Amino acid sequence: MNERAATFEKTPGWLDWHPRPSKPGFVPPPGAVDAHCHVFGPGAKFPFAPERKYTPCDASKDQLYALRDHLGFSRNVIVQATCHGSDNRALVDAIAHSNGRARGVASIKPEISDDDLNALNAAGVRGVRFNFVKRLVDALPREPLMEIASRIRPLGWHIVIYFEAPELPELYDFFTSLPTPVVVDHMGRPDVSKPVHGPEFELFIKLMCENENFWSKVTCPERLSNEGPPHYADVAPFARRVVEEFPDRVLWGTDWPHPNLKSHMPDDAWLVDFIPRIATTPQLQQKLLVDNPMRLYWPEEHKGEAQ
Ligand code: 0GY
Repeated sequence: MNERAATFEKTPGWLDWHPRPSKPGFVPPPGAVDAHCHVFGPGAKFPFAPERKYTPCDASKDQLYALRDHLGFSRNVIVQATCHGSDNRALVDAIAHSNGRARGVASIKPEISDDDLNALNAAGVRGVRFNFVKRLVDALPREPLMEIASRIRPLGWHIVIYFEAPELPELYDFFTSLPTPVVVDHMGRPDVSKPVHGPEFELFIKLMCENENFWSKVTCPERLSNEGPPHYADVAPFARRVVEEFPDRVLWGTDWPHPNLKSHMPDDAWLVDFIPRIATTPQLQQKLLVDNPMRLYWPEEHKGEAQ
């Protein structure tokens, strides 16, 4: 790259990732996958996108893989963050240096060429992300998203959707018209001060119930909780319900390096120790952390579920 090294100033108040997370008490099963995490830059090598809504701290692939090993995980699914726009170079570079232990979810534009799409596939990308969170991206028209959906479908990719619970009624029909597997980030960001069997979360449960192509990440207690760390007790009933009702369609991830947190930065061990509170048996933990993400991201290695 012959661009001049860019320097980036973090968004004021930006919380950096925890420098020395402790060792979790929970030991993940062999082969566990952190299925939602990001890399940020480093900005000097992989500049942040001009259209971004925030400028993060750097969070490199080496730092991500050190965390993976420290927490007892084997693999990562790296999700393109909005601060990199549709420039997937940092993501592709991270996958390329993972020894086959990372796959990716990219952001693309409908005008991407077949060659570039095939190159992302060869690099280990297995999905695209559609982001509907208004503070993160400008509103996305539906037609180009549908066009992307039909371009990626022949590759066997899926679509990751990110939205907040109040937006679901309006987006519901569009989501159910998507022609691929669909993975919902962070359970559709429920308001956990509302009842777990109340109308807002029931709509999300209905989406999952009536559409077998839908999966959910039971992620981000640190983002959703009002009670806060280290137990995030108010989020647990929501995540536990999703794990128990849809044990074969749930994924878990750290969300490292935790973009846009305002209240606190978690010790990542707290997030790992949240797992046995939402997946309460070894069988559920095996599905959540190994079988499900392997089926979606490494199907060629997936040997079928241990029952
Ligand atoms: C997340 C959440 C957030 C940010 C992004 O792409 C992003 O910028 O994903 C957020 O601010 O809620 O999934 O990590």
